[in-house]
Amino acid sequence: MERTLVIVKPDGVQRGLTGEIISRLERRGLKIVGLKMMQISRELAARHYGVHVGKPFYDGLVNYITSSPVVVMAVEGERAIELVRQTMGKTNPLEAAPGTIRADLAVEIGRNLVHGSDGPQTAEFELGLFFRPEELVSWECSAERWISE
Ligand code: IDP
Ligand code: MG
Repeated sequence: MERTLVIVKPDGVQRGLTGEIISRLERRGLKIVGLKMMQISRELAARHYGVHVGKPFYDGLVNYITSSPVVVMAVEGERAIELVRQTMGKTNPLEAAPGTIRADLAVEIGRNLVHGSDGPQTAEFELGLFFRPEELVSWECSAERWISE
């Protein structure tokens, strides 16, 4: 079982798409095990996006992610990391497949609505940045056997 970090970015919250984005993940069959609204500080943004330091879009990215509240989620499921990334679509909405969050609801890379961890190590690191262990809830979903055999 995997856990991954999802962020509804400031544009998602401001545009009233939080519910839509959560709903798409829930409908896919993924389970939410942590959820909160918060304002990301510049310090937290710098840790979360540390791998992008020095890239041309870095300053804009930090300004964007700290500009307004976000909704952060811990999402659990078999292969949850890959499933979330596929549901989000490619980073650039113009390259994302129709039916994905970014293709259906966004138009450009700098306002792409949603974040999802890109691998198991990243997921563990990012979940640790955004959630204390006691904020994550392990629970049994009775629909699970209708989602996975
Ligand atoms: P990801 O979010 O799909 O994992 P990354 O390459 O890790 O994409 O980039 C992190 C975030 O940085 C993107 O989601 C997007 O918000 C922003 N970003 C990436 N490349 C660009 C760019 O060329 N211009 C503006 N923003 C970018
Ligand atoms: Mg990334």
